[in-house]
This record gives sequence, C-alpha cells and structure tokens, in this order.
Amino acid sequence: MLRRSGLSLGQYFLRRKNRAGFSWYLNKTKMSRPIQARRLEGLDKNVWVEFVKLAATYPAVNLGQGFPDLPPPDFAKEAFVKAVGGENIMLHQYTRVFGHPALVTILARFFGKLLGQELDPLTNVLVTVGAYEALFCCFQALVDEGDEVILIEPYFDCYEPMAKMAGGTPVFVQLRPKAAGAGKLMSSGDWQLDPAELASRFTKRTKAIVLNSPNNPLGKVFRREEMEFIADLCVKHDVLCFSDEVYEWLVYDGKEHIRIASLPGMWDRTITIGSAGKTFSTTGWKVGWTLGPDHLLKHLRTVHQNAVYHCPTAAQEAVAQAFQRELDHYGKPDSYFVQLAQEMQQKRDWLVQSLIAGGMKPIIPEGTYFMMADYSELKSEVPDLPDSEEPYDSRFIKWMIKNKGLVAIPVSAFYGTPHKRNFDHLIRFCFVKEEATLKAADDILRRWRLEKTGP
Ligand code: IK2
Repeated sequence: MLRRSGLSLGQYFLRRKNRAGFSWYLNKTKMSRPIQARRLEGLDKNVWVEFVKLAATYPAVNLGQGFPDLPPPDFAKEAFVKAVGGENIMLHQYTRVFGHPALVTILARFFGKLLGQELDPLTNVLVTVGAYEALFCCFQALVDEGDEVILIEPYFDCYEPMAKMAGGTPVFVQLRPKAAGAGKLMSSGDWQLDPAELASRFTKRTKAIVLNSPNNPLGKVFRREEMEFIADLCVKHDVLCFSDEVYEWLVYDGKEHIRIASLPGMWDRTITIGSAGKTFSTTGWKVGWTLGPDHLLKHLRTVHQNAVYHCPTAAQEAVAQAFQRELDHYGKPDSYFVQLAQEMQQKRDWLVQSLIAGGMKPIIPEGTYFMMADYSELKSEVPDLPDSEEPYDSRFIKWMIKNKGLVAIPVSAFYGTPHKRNFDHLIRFCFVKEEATLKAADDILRRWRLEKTGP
C-alpha cells in the first residue's frame, strides 16, 4: 500500500492520521500483555477534563471550574513580571529542589505564627506543583497497600483516585444535612458528621484521614469542636491527617479557620496543604506547599525529588514576594486576604439571590468560592433515565450548558463511587467571577424561570 501510494513513510502516516485520526495507528499497536497498570483501573474519568472541555465547546457562562476570571492583585502580578524580566537571571534556572529559598523562608515565618510552631524552612516546608502535587506526595509517601484512608463526603474529587493509586482503600463518611428552620435557607454549617459514625470508621487499618476545611464543594468551615473530635480520634488511633487548607483565607460571616495541626497532639501527625493559586488568585502558576514535621515531610521529599524535582523558579519567587507583602499588611484593611474574603462574600450573596430567582435552593457556604444548590424544581426539563450509568446531575448540567448556556459542576463528582447518586439533586457553582459574568448568569437564571412560570 505504501509502495503503491508513492508516499514517504511520514507522508503516509500524516495522510492516514488526517483521514482516520491518530487512534487508527494506536489501535494497531497490540501487546500480548495488559498495557494499563492495574492501579489505574476505573480511574480514567475526570470531571474537570470533561466539563472544562464542554465549557470551551459551547458559548456558555462559566461558573464551573474554580478559577477566577478576575485579575490577580497588582502586587502579585508585578512580582511575577519582575521575577521574569528583572536582573536576576538565575530566576530562569533550577532552584532548590524542595523549595526556592525565598519562598520556604517566608512560608516558615508566615505559617509558623499561625500554627504556633517554630518552622525550619529547610525541613518543615516543601514547595510543590500546586496543592495537587502536595496531595499526591502525601498519598504516595505515606499510604501503603492495604491501608485505609478516611474521606469525608463530599470531598475534592482527586482524593479517591490518589488513595487508590497508592494502593490504599478509601473509607467514606458523610456530612449529613440537618433540616434548616422553616422558611430558612440551609447553610453549609447545617451539614455535620455523626460522631458515632465517624468513630466507627477508624480501624486498625486506618492510616490517614483527609480533612478539607473550608470544604470544596460544600463550603463548610469545620468548627473548633468538630476539629477537636477528629483530632482526638486521630490521636487515639494513631492516624495521620492530610489537612487540605487551600481555601484558608476564604471564610465568611465572622467564622474562624482552625488549623488542625495547631490542636494538641496533632502537629506530629498532620500535613498542612496550601495553594498560591487559591491564596493569590493565580491558579495557573501552580505553586503549592506542605507544612509538617520533618519525620513526615522527609518521605514526601522522596516522592517529590523523583517525580517533578522542583517547581518553576520565577513563580516561586513571585509567591515569596506576595507573601512578604501580606506579612507586612497582615490583619489590616488593605490586606489582600481581608479584601478578597469581603469581595467574595458579596459575590456569594449575589449568587444566592440569582439562584433563588432561578428556582434553585442554594446552600449558603461559610467559606470557599463554591456554592451547592438544589435544582430539583427544574428537573422536569431533563428525563430521568434510571438505567443510565451517568448520574442525573451530570446529564442535567450537560443539558443546561447546551440549552441554557450555563456551566456548573455535578456534585456527584465529589462522592465516592458507591454514593454518587445519593446527592445528585445538587450542583455546584463557582462565584470567584467578574460582576459581568455573575450578571450574565443571573440573566440566564431569571429568563429560564420566566420561560417556565410565565411573567
Ligand atoms: N484541594 C482542593 C480542595 C481544591 O479545591 C483544589 C483546586 N480545585 O479547583 C478546582 C475546582 O474545584 O473547581 C486543589 C486542592 C488543587 O489546588 P492547586 O490548583 O493548587 O493544585
């Protein structure tokens, strides 16, 4: 065929690729043994891959994935520009493997105060490629075949695949909603753990619990008593805690962010995870960190040095400068952390009104920039297919993107495989968006309501 066509090998493949897609070539590649590693079984689907693609395919207002369409603060932007365009040409090269010196130094200073610990920048801080890599290092370094890891549902979706890829077994425990008072909207604080149920999940095989406060997708900010209960169980059963605190500055209505590592007995068994993407509204920089005792972090360093080696130097330098600025303004009205929370609380309250106007029942988040809402009243728009493998909320959102031009994220994505359908009457919206974006969403929701109910 190749000889008859008179084409070179390259031209021949290019023509086949264009005609039939590259998959034609890949499908021809057969091996006599399984190609995929067993630990990846069942983990190929990813809600972000799927819904980010849909959001880009349709002309829709995007309240889906959690990234700001607002500019980052000037001081952070300027720090990045200076890092890339300034005189220090070494900022274009590798830096220290476990974290750029300027960044680990300021992180140790900043968080040492908040955690009530003297932090050694060299041994108690590890800079990672976003909080994603921080989580990956925790699971790979500390979870073994046969270990159980407790996940609190709803949870940030990657915890389950990361636990499984490490050979661990996820064990689920649910935050359960308590009825709100008559005529009142539910708050994320109305969702609580049943203490007896949580205690029953701790067994001899439990290696770690993952705590995410403020919680994505619910926006729950765990109260001190709830944290103390979890901490006591960790100490009693000698269990580690991976504390994902990427939304630590986004707390509303005077609520307090408690750092579980600061509770008695917890420093030695906790890894605290943060993200510059969430802290300075710069998700594309992909700078994250872990804080913890050396006897835990040294194992994370082994994963990190053999996986990504280190994170982009210029981005680390910019985050260091941004933290220095925040340290100088800490707790003052012009602190970015203070201003961001105020701005987000306002946007949260706008979105609550828009969702109500659209016929949904929002659950008011006490933190983060996400809001879950019950869309049951709009369900009649999309037929229920009880035999469908895809949860209803996922099908509903796909319909909403195509027909109403509005993107959200299915809440079933934040539940473990056995429980995905229990909460598929809820969808998640992101409100770290420009006023114009929120206004466009508001218009869609109000128009939709009018179409359903008439003027
Ligand atoms: N941990 C949590 C709880 C997160 O929410 C994220 C980022 N998620 O944002 C996507 C979304 O929910 O819409 C991470 C970790 C990862 O953070 P980073 O971007 O720093 O890797």
